[in-house]
Amino acid sequence: MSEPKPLSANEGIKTRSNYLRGTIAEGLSDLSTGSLSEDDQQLIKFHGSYQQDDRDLRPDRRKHRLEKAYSFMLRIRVPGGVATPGQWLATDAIADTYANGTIKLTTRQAFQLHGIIKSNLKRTMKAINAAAMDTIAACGDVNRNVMCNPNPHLSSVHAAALKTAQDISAHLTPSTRAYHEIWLDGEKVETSEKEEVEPIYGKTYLPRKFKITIAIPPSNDVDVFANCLSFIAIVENDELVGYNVAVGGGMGMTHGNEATFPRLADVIGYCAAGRAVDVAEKVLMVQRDYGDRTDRKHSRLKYTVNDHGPDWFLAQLNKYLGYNLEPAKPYVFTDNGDRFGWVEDEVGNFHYTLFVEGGRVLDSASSPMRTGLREIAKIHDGDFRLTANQNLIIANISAKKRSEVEALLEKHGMALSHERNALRLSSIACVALPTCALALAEAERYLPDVLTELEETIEEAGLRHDSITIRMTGCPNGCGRPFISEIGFVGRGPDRYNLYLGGGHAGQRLSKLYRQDVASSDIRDTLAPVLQHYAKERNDGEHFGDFVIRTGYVAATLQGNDFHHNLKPEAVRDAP
Ligand code: SRM
Ligand code: SF4
Repeated sequence: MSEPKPLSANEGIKTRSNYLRGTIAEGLSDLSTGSLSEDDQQLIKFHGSYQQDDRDLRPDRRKHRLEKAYSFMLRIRVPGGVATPGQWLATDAIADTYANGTIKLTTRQAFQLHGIIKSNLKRTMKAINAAAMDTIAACGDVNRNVMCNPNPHLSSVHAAALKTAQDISAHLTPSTRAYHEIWLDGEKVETSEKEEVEPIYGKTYLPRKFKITIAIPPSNDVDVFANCLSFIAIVENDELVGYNVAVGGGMGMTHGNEATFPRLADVIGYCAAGRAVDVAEKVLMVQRDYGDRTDRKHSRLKYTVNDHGPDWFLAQLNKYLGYNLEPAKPYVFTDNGDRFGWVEDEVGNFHYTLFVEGGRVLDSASSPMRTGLREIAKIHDGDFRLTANQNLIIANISAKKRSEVEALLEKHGMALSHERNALRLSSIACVALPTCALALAEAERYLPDVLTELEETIEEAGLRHDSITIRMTGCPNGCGRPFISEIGFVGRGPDRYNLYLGGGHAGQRLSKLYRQDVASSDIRDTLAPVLQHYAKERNDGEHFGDFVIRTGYVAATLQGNDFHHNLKPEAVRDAP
């Protein structure tokens, strides 16, 4: 019999950590370095933070024999993406006081702050807590920020889905007191082996990160098929009666390693709305017990489902639940984008969806967006909704406040944000350089230039109003979900990208590699002819992702196992 494979190093770190404490508290008070110990760098993720360094400054620091310019990223959880004006103002103030003066709206409806130095980390955590927000479990091998379709004009159905998202989020938040002890000076609680500190997770938490989302068809703006677990709302007579349950989606892969691949979630059944929290808990527990803890490149739920099959997973889940999921109900998704501009809801409130390029809220010469949003937050009587496409809905504006909000949008150069061309409005870029340690190429700082280069082609081809999803990430981890967009650029190295085409317009199909190692200087010439061909020869209502498959640019990728295959030259055509 072969020896069992050893557990990955992170399993030991979690086991020894005393429920996520490690030596973080001691490390914070060591001011001889801006860094934490290696084990604590892993543990601090569970507290919502990553140690990073400014990669732009590396050569200079090296030259002067200085330690890297270490700082920390903090991810603030925003369950369902809903934040109050007070929370917006607090985040905005913290960005100035402790971080780099910008707020990043993430692809999972959270806030990220970058550039916080170690000596300010605890103060920042306290300020976040004072605004009734937290960062616990925003990262790490636990359930992350729970996403939910943020369209408030769907009113009662949306409110019910949001409540489910918030309930799941609260239920799956780790119970350890470590977060309160370390960051909020909470009283120290002695733990013993016998104590059930983490009744859901146990001492070693999950094999890997875990992601949940809720969508309300026909909008798939939270990309359900890219998540470990998704709930697809089923509405009957204007009431949310239950959810289809989908498991096993994910994006991350490694260039050159075919054992890693993006995967679409499988819809395995249906549950009544009141059972969603229980289903979420039990799906998480199946993954806790069966996920691969030996190899972190094979430890996501998508591989558990892929290896054993969706039927096996459903059988396990039913066992854990003590009842069976019902058969899935019909549903249709039409797209995974945001709806921009103004909309009025059935109770007479207004909502404005603002395009935030790359999700980065900052003041620039053309648009002092951060100042403008601060001024709006001061007078806003509704809330803010972060979208999974990195945009922002100024939501639930009362009729009497609309003109004031409009004037502030106008004054700060934001009023026409929704009139950019539809390709730009349908774009996502991950953070990448300079903060992301894993970036192989630029993304957030570069995609806007690519879109500018393509503007002329888009205008000339008459595609200004055609929404085509385009996403760029600095590496194949897929934080901007590029493998389910119609056009995806994935960093290979400095100034080089793999170009993927053919993802489903509603996020229902994976994309396929079209060109490898495209130099940034060749991007426009590679893509423009395909866009022009689409403009000329598309069928009525045909989406770009479907067109490139019908006309033979790439083969359709219906599931992760096909992602690296079917790349034969004859399957890949050039533009005419
Ligand atoms: Fe991500 C790691 C940023 C959404 C897949 N992601 C990272 C790190 C923390 C880099 C690191 O490990 O050192 C990045 C921090 C960059 C920085 O400087 O801020 C990072 N991920 C982001 C964000 C901020 C991208 C953005 O521009 O919005 C998103 C934060 C979401 C949030 O609020 O929680 C973000 N990451 C995603 C998504 C999209 C999603 O969840 O819908 C994915 C793909 C879905 C999935 O999980 O499969 C994603 N991130 C990854 C992976 C690959 C995981 C895998 O299974 O292989 C990594 C690397 C890892 O975990 O080893 C990663
Ligand atoms: Fe960093 Fe890669 Fe994620 Fe982009 S996709 S933020 S480069 S880990």
